[in-house]
Parts: sequence; structure tokens; C-alpha cells
Amino acid sequence: MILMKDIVREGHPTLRQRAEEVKFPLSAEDKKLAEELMEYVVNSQDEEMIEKYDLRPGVGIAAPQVNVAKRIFAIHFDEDSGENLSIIAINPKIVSHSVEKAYLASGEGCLSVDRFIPGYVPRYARITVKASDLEGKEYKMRLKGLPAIAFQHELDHLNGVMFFDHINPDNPFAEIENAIAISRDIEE
Ligand code: NB4
Ligand code: NI
Repeated sequence: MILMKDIVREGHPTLRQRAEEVKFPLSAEDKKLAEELMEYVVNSQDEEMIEKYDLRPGVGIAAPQVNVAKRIFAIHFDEDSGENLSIIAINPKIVSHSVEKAYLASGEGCLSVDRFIPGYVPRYARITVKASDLEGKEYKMRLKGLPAIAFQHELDHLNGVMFFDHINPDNPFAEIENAIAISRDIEE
């Protein structure tokens, strides 16, 4: 299972690389990696597992964060989070997006960043995405709200982009044109 020691941190070169497309059928290694990414996210939302393995809670994690430059990530919102989304995304793409932007009112954090970086992270409010599942079957979905924010945060990791790259350096809380604020209580 993935532990915090396996997660590379800010400054590690893999976090600034463009990750490679994954070939199908998936190798046993890639299948195991994808499943372990999902396992981490699910474990990181389980009080006992958090306690036992000192995990940092998360709703998503991308392969480059465990030092594998491959285009795979997992996102998991458990049922009582009100968002029912649990996906493994392989070779994900944003097909189209709204003009309207959105941002988390509380800002964003990252398992690969061991410091709080204040500021709004502007993202698209609504996106249509496509990706492949473990069997190589392509799926398409429309996302909005926190799931859309999470998908864009993870996709950024596959392109070597960190959330703080999007924060306005001069005024981190500058009003973002044509954007909606998403407020969620994020207990991290
Ligand atoms: C990815 C998120 C940062 C902004 C929003 C949130 C948490 C992360 C990073 C968008 C995606 C990880 C991956 C949370 C969290 C709310 C839901 C359910 C019960 C606890 C969980 C806490 F932990 N971000 N952490 N950061 N990243 N919500 N929640 N709660 O997930 O670096 O690249 O369990
Ligand atoms: Ni992250």
C-alpha cells in the first residue's frame, strides 16, 4: 500500500515532468499502480487507516506523486461527501470546458506540498472529460463543483503543474472574473 514516505514532495523533478501516455492492455505493473492509487485515497478517508498509517487525507492522487511519470490518477469522494465520484482515470483529457471559472474558497492543498499556500486557484467551473478505465474502455463524463476542481488538480500533476502555479503572486485573493467560489469544509 502507498504510505506518506512513498509520496514525493515539492522540488522533486518528477512533479515537473510531463507524464507518459499509458499503453493498453495495461501491464500488471500499471494495473497494480492504478489500484494502489485508489486504495490510498480510500484509506486516507478512513479514520482507522489514517491513525494506523499516519496518512494525510485526500480526495485524489496522481502517479507522478509516487514518482511514476505515467498519465494515471485516482479520485474518490465517499458517498457521505455528497459527491458520488470514484474514478481511476488513465490518459485523461478535458474535451471541453465552461467559460465560467470556479475556485475553492479555502484554497487548495496538495499531498506533495508540506506547507499551506494561501490563495485562490482559478479553474474551469464545468468540464467534459474523457479517460480510459483499467480495462482500456474509454468513458466520458461531465463534472462540476469539487469533482471538477479535483480532476483539474490531478490532470495538472500529469503535466508537471502545481496548484500554486495558478495563484496570483501579487494578490493571492484577488477577485477572479466570472468565477464561482466553492466552499467546502476540508478537514485535512
Ligand atoms: C487534491 C485536492 C486539492 C483540491 C478538497 C479536499 C483534501 C487533496 C489534494 C482539489 C483536489 C491531494 C492530489 C481533502 C478533502 C474532503 C472530503 C471526506 C472524508 C476526508 C476528506 C477530506 F482531504 N482536499 N486534501 N487534499 N492531491 N477535500 N477532504 N473528506 O485531496 O495533492 O494531487 O475524508
Ligand atoms: Ni496534488
